[in-house]
Amino acid sequence: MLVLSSCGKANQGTTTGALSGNAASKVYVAPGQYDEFYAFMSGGFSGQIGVYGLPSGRLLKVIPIFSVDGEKGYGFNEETKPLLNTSHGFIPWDDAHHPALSQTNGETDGRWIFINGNNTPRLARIDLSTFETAEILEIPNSGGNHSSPYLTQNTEYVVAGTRFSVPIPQKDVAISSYAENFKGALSFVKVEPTTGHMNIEFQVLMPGLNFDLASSGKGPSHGWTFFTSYNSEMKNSLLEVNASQNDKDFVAAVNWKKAEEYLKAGKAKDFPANYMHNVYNDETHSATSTAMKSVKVLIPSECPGLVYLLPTPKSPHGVDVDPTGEYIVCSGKLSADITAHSFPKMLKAIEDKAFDGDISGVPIIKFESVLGGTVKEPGLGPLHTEFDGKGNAYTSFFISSEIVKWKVGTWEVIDRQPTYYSIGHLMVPGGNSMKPEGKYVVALNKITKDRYLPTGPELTQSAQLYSIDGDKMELLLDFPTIGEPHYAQGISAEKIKPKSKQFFKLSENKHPYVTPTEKDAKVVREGNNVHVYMTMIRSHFMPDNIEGFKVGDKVYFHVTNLEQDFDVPHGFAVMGATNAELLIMPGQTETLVWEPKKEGVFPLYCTDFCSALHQEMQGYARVSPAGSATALRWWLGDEKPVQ
Ligand code: RUQ
Ligand code: CUA
Repeated sequence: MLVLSSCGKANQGTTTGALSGNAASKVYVAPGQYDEFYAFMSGGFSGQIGVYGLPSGRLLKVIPIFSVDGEKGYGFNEETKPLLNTSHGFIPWDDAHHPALSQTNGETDGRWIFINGNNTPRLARIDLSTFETAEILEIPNSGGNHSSPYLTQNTEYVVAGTRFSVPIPQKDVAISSYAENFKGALSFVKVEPTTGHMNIEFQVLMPGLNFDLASSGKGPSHGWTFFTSYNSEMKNSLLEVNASQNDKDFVAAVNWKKAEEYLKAGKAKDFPANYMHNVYNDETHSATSTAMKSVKVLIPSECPGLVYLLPTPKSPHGVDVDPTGEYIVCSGKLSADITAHSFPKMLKAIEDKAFDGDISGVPIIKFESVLGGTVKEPGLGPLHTEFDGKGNAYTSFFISSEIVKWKVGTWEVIDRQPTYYSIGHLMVPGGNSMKPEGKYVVALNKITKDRYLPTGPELTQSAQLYSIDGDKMELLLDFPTIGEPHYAQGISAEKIKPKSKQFFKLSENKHPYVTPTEKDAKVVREGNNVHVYMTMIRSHFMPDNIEGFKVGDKVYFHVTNLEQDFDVPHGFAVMGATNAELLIMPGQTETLVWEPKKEGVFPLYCTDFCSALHQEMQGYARVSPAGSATALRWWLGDEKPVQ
């Protein structure tokens, strides 16, 4: 008590608060014990997801998605490079905001997690048996894939709404022609139920708003997806002023079941579009890229009943449907109140045609006809809301830097707790599903300041864990995260742990360059390309000595890890390679390309400490001058060199 309360000046008050409830014991996970929850935190501008255990806050893995990762060779080895292909070329970076766990019957099922790439619009799917990126789909006709993925209750669709409206199709026009030329596409990406493969089923071509966030209906509202938008002023400069003029902006409510009817009826138009679809295959251990050429587009003015606009005060950010599916909670950043729309009232208003005009043929529903309730003056700068499954909602407030707990239906504020500092998103495990596991809420904060030891100008990102078991929230833990965490997802460990893959079966390895046994190891020259079929097992490579490479060659090391046991990856690195190591899981094959620039004899070695003789897991590659007569030879041990 004495030691802890004496640390830090600025946070003294809060530290005492955390201590008072014996917080430490509530987050203590004893050595060798497991956490109760997995938490998947977006890595923001790192393009990754950080996987943490809760309640301990321990970092378990960083999953590279829209990034390269030298630790794992992701984006550096030949097998994963295609995942990062786009119509703009190879893009090994993006800004990843909102992870979304797959759901079945409105409940998280632990199969996949999806996340958006914001900058060069993309959607990724991560397989939760391997915790690796399995698929990346580029989204055409989009300019900033922010309102995404926000999937439907059986993962029928992941959605991708554009943040920036852009000319569709893209063309060279004056920016001042915004009002006439710029449009906002809302994409519905179908997910194949067994493989998870994604495919753009249709896009809805909306007027030039900025679509910010989304939430799909559940239970009674299943079949609808709600997108917040700002900039109903449709301005294109100094938005901080110009897009804050109107008292209300809009939530776009899209009836995707209706859209399916229009698709069937042939109402969609084929728009030319260039985008990449990249899929990783666990049998070939390789990704492939396919160039896609068109999308189906629905035009709201030609499809009555497809989409409605719900007036929403004022510059709304997050939109979150409560677990009953009845309320659509909107956080107007500049509004004094939290506005909840009522789904049943919305249906009634549509039936009664309680409209207030339209924008480009999209009817605007009268505000009073759709309003379900307001939380009066709960705080400043509301951003996002999560639910606990006990009828309570938790809203993050950026400006007043707090989480406010309130009751859905009575709209009364029950509790508030400060966050350190300026919370963005917040997350309750399952808190966006029909079955929240409402034990904790995690605050994902934007500003760190004095919460950790300083590390130069750049500080770690800051998350905080609160218990929401009781009536009052209780701060339990601060823990650092990577990148800038936006949204996060949490799930009971038991929904993932039993399905976690331990190794890949060698007998099922269909990599075109697999070397299934040491006897199959070989080196093959095809002109300037040299293919090395290499194996690795504790604690040697086969072959470990190779001669006959020449300056100007392109050498492909196709390395197969022959181990068939849990937790025995091997690494592979060669001196002077301009990419990264390979980190190869048991039963897997990966390829490192090496273009030796100078003659000499260069070491290669295993980078992952794999056995007592890990350090001996090494070899040499001899490089001769271009055009020299050095023969291609390779061997292991005292064996006669193979030729
Ligand atoms: S958005 S706060 Cu992508 Cu709220 Cu991050
Ligand atoms: Cu293999 Cu170290």
